[in-house]
Amino acid sequence: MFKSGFVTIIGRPNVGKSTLINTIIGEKLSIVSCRPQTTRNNIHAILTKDNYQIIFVDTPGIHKPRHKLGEYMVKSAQEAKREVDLVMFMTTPEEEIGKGDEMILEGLKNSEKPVFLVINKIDENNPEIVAKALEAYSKYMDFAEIIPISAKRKKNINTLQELMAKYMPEGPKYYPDDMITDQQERFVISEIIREKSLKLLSQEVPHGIAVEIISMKKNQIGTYHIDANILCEKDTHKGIIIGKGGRMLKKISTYSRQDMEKFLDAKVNLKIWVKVKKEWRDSKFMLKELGYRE
Ligand SMILES: Nc1nc2c(ncn2[C@@H]2O[C@H](COP(=O)(O)OP(=O)(O)OP(=O)(O)O)[C@@H](O)[C@H]2O)c(=O)[nH]1
Ligand SMILES: [Mg+2]
Repeated sequence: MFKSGFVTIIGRPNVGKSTLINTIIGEKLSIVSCRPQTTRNNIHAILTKDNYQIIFVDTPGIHKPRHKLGEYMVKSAQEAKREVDLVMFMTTPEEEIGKGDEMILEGLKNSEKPVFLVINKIDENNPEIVAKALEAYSKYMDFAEIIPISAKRKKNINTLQELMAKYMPEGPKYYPDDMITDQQERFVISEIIREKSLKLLSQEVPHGIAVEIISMKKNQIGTYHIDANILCEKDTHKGIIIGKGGRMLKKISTYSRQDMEKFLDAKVNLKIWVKVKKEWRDSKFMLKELGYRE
């Protein structure tokens, strides 16, 4: 019997949802950074084994939105819950349940779908705190399964995978064996630039960044020519992104190109410009333009 289904990961920002997806798939599909609110869209990743296929939906961290982009992000995450066969609620070891988690759990309490409790980052927390967290959270509601893991250090990932497979219904192979995402190439390319920006830039700049792919063409010998804009919210931010003598932009560009070449398996010629679009995160029009649409 072949099993298949959809699984989503829901949780606060920065708990490691995207890291887990990448660990399971074995490739960097969903961008990861040490900053909260990294993921902005629901990202699909496909895992195919001999006897099952799971389609994962990585979601933006649930938080109190402060602009329209935030509202879009939280809505995306909330919607994912409804369309799946299994929900993984991810958190980190805390002795007490915080306000953010309480709000998310409230929305999961009466879920018709099974909900797993996944406690991540056990590698950087002592076992006592992990045990306390397991106790506190499992008291809060009835979870179908409870699994402490480390997405980064790959601890308990196989166990988690086997448990997920157990809960999948009988179903077809939705996607071919070698397909790991249904994300458009352009989207992945723009996310690579956003990830490098998040990594390299400091302070408040990265949160106000969006990436727009202006053109993407492949020439006869297979080289990609990619033109992109980095949008930011202030002139001062533009200066920081470009850096002294253009050094920061060069760095972002070089690291992005390296990842793109790996992803596209081809040579890439990349040009990036920086543009200021004031308050784009609150502009319905701009959000739509940038693909943050319902
Ligand atoms: N020590 C440790 N760090 C981890 C682990 N998993 C993820 N991280 C780190 O936690 C940070 C956030 O990881 P992400 O995967 O981007 O978190 P996320 O939940 O997707 O965050 P948002 O997209 O902002 O909601 C990164 O710096 C990761 O390297 C883990 O198992 N152990
Ligand atoms: Mg994420």
